[in-house]
Amino acid sequence: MCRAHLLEPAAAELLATELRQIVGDGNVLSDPALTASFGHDLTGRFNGRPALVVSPGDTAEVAAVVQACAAAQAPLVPQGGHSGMVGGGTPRDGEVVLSLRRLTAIEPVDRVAAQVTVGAGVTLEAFQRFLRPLDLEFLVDHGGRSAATLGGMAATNAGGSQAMRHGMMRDQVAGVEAVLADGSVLSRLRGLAKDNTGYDLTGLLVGSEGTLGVITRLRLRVAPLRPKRVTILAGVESLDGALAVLELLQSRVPSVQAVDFFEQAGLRRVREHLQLPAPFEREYPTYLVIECAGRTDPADELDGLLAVVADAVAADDPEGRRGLWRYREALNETVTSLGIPHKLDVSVPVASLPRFAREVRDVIAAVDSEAELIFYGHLGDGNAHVNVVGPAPDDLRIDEAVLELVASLDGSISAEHGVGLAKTQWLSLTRSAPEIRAMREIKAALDPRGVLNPGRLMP
Ligand code: 2HG
Ligand code: ZN
Repeated sequence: MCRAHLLEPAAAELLATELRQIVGDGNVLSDPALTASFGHDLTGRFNGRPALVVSPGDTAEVAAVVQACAAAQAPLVPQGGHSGMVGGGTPRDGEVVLSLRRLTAIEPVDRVAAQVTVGAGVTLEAFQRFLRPLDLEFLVDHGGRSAATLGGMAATNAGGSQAMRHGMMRDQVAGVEAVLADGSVLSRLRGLAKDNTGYDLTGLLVGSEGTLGVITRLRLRVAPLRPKRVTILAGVESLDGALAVLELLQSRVPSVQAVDFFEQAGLRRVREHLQLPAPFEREYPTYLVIECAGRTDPADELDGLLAVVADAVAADDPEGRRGLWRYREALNETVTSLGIPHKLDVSVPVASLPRFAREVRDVIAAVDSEAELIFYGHLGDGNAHVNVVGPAPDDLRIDEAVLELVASLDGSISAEHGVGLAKTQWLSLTRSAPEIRAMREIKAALDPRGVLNPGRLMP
């Protein structure tokens, strides 16, 4: 069987002509000066020169584009806000980028079902802005909200800080519409709360990283806005101490929805990068950002918390809360400002996080004693973001050692960013041979020619 392969310039020109007939002249880019930004990712690690960038305006156009690319055996890379961290949406040289950013429709809210149908290209921030005046909210949130699209977040099953309470994207997607590799459209947007008729195709497409279909529209759950919010930045003496705080919050504070952590080394870098003041008079080894949200003021539930943390500041106004989150959410951009990082988004059982934090230092130092570790993440999910700066980007010894440690602690080599191009070679560390075989068979059944996001997710 013929499989997708990189396009020669002449074939790319022919395909471009065909695609222009589908989406209009201005929506197919081939000039490298215009396509470049679609090829460089935020981390600086993944760079490709796409043959073409095509931006359809609706599902029918996406279907026609997929069909044309399949006929030309052109590898197609679906791309949303291009804010991913594992190269899943970044083209390699000669691949075709299918940008979903023009799919920005938001349909009227179905109030009785508490669901909304949105286009894949709506950004998380635009969706949040749409919902707020309606007294509603979406329960997945993360620092990349201004760029990340809802379609991309579904394709990668994004998590974020509130996942400990509300789950990841898969929990908030009631249905999807997607174009399959043969150009057919699979549509499950009815939003039936109960529909027990076989395989969960929505759940399969969510988190499939563009390898099984191109998500064009989504049916999302929404919840009543909880307008009363308190954010607390706390200093604690260790990650073990942080777990004691988490245990208290989990057992006594129903309104808690996020417990993130970072360390003094990361705080120092963020403060240097953004010229921010120190949050406390003294330094702490570990910091927590705790967020509670409710219809009524969650402050009463937090009585007793201050007794178990060494130091804390709280804010309940939007600007004050944003200011406290800034110390945590700016870590990502701060790390990137230091060089091309090794970014390892991993999870371990929550109770094993302190042990992982200790051992990961040794593992990294054994490979490169000069490497700088910036360690942070989502405590409530056992999700650590191991960021390492110093070692050359193509020196993967640190990545390998960290991921092997994760596997030895019964963790996952990807918690919330996905596998993309970055981690395919290590998938078997935390997915069994029968699991990988089943995934391969699903991929072969749905995309026999390997047109959709080839080389991502599976080795
Ligand atoms: C976060 O939690 C994002 O800030 C990015 O998932 C994580 O910078 C990272 O590695
Ligand atoms: Zn994260």
